[in-house]
Amino acid sequence: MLDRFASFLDLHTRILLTTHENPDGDGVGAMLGLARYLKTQGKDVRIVVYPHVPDNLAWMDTEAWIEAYAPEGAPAELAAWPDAWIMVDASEPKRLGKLHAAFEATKAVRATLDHHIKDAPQGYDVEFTDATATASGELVYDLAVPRMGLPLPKAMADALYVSLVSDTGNFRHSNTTPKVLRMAAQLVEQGVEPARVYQNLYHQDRPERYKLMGRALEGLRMSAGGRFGLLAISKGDLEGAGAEYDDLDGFVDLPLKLKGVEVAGLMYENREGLIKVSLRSRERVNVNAVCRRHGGGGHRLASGCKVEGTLAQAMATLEAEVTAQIDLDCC
Ligand SMILES: [Mn+2]
Repeated sequence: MLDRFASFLDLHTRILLTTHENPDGDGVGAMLGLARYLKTQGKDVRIVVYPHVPDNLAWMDTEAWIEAYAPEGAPAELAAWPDAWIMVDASEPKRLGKLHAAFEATKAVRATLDHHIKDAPQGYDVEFTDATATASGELVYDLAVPRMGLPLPKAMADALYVSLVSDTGNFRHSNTTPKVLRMAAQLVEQGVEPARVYQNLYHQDRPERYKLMGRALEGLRMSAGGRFGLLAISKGDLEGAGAEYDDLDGFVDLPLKLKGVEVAGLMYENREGLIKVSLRSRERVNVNAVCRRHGGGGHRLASGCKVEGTLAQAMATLEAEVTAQIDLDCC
């Protein structure tokens, strides 16, 4: 697959990299790593995100390559620029958020580099997917190391390390393979400082985040006989705490620490007035099956989707569906 991807990249000169809306550490890390590789190949590269890179990831963009997308006037310019547009760490064009319109309009070849489970390819031209990879950054690593040699530039090593850390939850999740740990070891040998990366990523909280967390935990809902723990956050909760959407990062993992919980969930009213749902499974329950019913996706143990209606309606629906899935997979 990566030989095919390398040949694809060779054929193009102006390459645009984007990732899903509300970029995460894997998406940003993989794009920065891939951009570095492409620049060594003499390519023109742009990275565009929507709405912006979260504060705790901004340090990775050492050369200010990443542009925040302003949908108000830029779609035509952006659509016209590339001859190849690669969605990184995203399997569905609609996950691009406001970048979707430009993606639809472009005459560029539209490709995806990803590790998410997906149905038959839809909405793009070429697919480079490996659902066995732990992170999109792993694919970039496997592409770049044989072709660039070691050592990788420090900023690139940091970016790929962040990819691995982000998608394994700091090497805690079941996708922490021997290969991931070997890659991490090699990146550390090349100068990545795990403690510094950890501090940069996770010791950047704002007090507003804890105010919001307090509200969320106060409202913790247990169902399915204590096997499903759900946090629900309204716009009023966000405003009352003075918090931003970025402050919600990692909330979904909190109920998963409860003894006996098989599935943890987070839901909140998003910017568009839809209910955004994130689900995490301890080990046995396939939460991807639940999210796909609502047009979402992800992995077996970590998935997301958006549903219409009120927060109360969405809670009732999800509690029923997750309970059924737990009964199906666990007992
Ligand atoms: Mn990923």
